[in-house]
Amino acid sequence: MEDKKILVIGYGKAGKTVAMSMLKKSWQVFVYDDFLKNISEKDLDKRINFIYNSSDVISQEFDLLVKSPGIKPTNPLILALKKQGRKIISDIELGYLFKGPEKLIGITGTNGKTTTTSFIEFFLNKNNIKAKAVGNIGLGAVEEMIFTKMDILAIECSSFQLNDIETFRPDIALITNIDKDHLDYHGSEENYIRAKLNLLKNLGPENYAVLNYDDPILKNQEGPYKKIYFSSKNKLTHGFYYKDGYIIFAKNQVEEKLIDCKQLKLKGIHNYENIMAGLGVFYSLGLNLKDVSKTAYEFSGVRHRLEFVRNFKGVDYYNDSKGTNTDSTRKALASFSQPIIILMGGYDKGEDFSGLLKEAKDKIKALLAFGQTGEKIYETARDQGYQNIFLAHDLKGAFTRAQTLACSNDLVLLSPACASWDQYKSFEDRGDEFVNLVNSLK
Ligand code: UMA
Repeated sequence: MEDKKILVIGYGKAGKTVAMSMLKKSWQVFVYDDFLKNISEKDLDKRINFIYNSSDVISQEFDLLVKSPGIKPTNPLILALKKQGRKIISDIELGYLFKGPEKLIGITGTNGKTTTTSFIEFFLNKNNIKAKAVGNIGLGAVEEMIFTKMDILAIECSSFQLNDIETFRPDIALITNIDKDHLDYHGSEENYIRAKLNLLKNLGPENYAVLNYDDPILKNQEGPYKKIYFSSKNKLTHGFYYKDGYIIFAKNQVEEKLIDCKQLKLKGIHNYENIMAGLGVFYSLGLNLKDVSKTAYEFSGVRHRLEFVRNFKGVDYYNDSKGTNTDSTRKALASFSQPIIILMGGYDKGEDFSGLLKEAKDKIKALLAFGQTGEKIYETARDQGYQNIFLAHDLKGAFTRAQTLACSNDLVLLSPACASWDQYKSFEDRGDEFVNLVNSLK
């Protein structure tokens, strides 16, 4: 393989894993990144050929070209390569081309995919099945896909990654829901939906698709695969559904109450949907669902996802920094009944906030808008007749203002409805700052 050449475009988390894995496979590895000059010398592995000029990429031949998920399809280099007729794949497609014997569970959806992926990993490990969560959840997928010692990989797949797959076929595909997101990246809602549905496109009769019955797009998907549905709104005759505080499994006219939701640490209907989505996967794996509740009751969720930080002077503080679109913020708001002081704003993906703000008006006691979308959110709220709205430059400013408004029994919630990239490297950095601000209250 020494003469085989791979080009890795983008040298972040995903790109580094691709580069290291292909070095292990004795390929010649070339890396291009628009910001290579900013990457510190110690991170530049000597075995890699770094290319600093995009014109040097265009003039060379490669056997495979892999794009990091965050690089937009409209990036000038990507457009130039496509114009030359080159095939560009995503990291999960590459991992699939070289994958080992492990089973793959592919998980996507606009919301809930991280919680569901974590729940699947947690449950399988608790039940002595070697499993690991990788992918969009924060751990480049490729190394594990090629060299893993796991029995199962739960791969959280973003629309960015699914946009550039060709043969990637998980044994079980799970889609939690499809709502509008990442319009700036995909260019249109249709393109975004198509990317998400790519997860199903290669499934065969031996594969399962676990789908949300309440989502009109997902309910109507047809293919050669076996389907298992979950629903929080409809009683199903075959599948998992939520009713009156319980998760119920129905099959062959027999119904079984599997989980008493009051005993779950995760709160909110959207979280019960995430649990049901996980159950759909365990069913597809042929696992016995009898004792499933025991493990589900132990699962306490994911950092930055409706994470309870602290109660200070009677005020609850929650960090939902991973709420990066209006739908996840809508779900966060629906999880609480206390008066909410919400901190919203961040990178502008072109989303429209009017629907969310209209629905949430009764729940929101005060709104603190910040970041690149701050003004847009502020003006949308003002047009909707909100009284308590404030504009801050950044999270710290919004948080300081929130302190002057919060009274006992209120809830201060960071659920930005926006990505973090205007002021932070990641939603984790943003969430960490919020947690530090909360913990420094004296
Ligand atoms: N870069 C360029 N040109 C550009 C943009 C970026 O050269 O136009 C370079 C940057 O200089 C940087 C690298 O590309 O060196 C970054 O690549 P990336 O943006 O793909 O980020 P990674 O660090 O590789 O992280 C990616 C995912 N990031 C995105 O999809 C934006 C991470 O998902 C994922 O956890 C990681 O791979 C491991 O698989 C994060 C995310 O925000 C959590 N995902 C979006 C979401 O959940 O909404 C989809």
